[in-house]
Amino acid sequence: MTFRFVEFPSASDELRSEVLAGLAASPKSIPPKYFYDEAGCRLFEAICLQPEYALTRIEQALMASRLPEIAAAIGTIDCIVEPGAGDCSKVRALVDALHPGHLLVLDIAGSTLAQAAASLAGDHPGLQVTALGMDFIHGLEEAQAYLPPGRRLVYYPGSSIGNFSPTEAAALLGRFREIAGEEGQLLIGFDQKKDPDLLHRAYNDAAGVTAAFNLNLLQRLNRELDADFEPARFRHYAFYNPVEGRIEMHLLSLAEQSVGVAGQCFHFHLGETLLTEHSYKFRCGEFAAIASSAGWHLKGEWRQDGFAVQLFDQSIDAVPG
Ligand code: AVI
Repeated sequence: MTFRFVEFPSASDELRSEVLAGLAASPKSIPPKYFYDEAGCRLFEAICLQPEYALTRIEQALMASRLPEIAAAIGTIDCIVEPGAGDCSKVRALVDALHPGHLLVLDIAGSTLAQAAASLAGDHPGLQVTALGMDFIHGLEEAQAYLPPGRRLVYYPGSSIGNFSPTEAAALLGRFREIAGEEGQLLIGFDQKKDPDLLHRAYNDAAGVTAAFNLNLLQRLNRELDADFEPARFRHYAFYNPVEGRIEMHLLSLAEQSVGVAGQCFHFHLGETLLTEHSYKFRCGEFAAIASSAGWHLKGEWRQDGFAVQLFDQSIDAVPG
């Protein structure tokens, strides 16, 4: 087996500076990528098993039933690149269907990624696996040095693109084009707009796992930034905003309170919220237009039960005449 793991430094400096900046802003916010410490990764896996959060199961079912068609549409490739690969569970089936020579996986949660990528490499002799422990949102350019030549497919499943605003998503998809290269393709999964009640339940599961995932962020800051949040004085608060087409996830302060974080003091008013995540939902045409503004050309689309997977390449439409 060929496996290498490279951990990029700077993650803890970025956590400190981004959290302090987010808490000083009005309204207060913290980027959702900071959910994923070890406990957060475990809680996210548990969310995906909740009956109300069907997104992951539907995507898995779609990929399982339509994989032969999807693989035929993609054709021969040399490398799969998966930003935000997490436990690498989604890319396995694609590796088995497409038989690339290389797999490059990236994730801010370096230790979860390293273990999962090593195990995937162990199961696929002959596949060269490179795992980069990095914040790909800021450090994608650094991944260029690890890209093998040839036809590359960027795979971005799980509706992770929904955690970016449409403007940010277009910018990220543009950077995926640079990673994919001229002959590159993009296979991306996203949650579609649907009945707000279904969405509301998906982010407010009865077992309280999503609430625990949201509140774990405060425990992480207590551990890693010497903060003194009392999680019991905050409430998980998630709702669908139909005007913006997104779930908004907040931590709502249940009291007037001051909290110390990395030596600085922040005041929360009673009822004030700390925004922790946006999760945008898209109509298919809406998403294709965002990708097209980043230079991608829609090549295929598969839908199931409110979830969609789109395949893009960079071919330029023939100029008429
Ligand atoms: C990772 N991301 C696509 C999930 C979502 O649905 O936005 C994260 C999540 N947050 C709460 N539940 C799941």
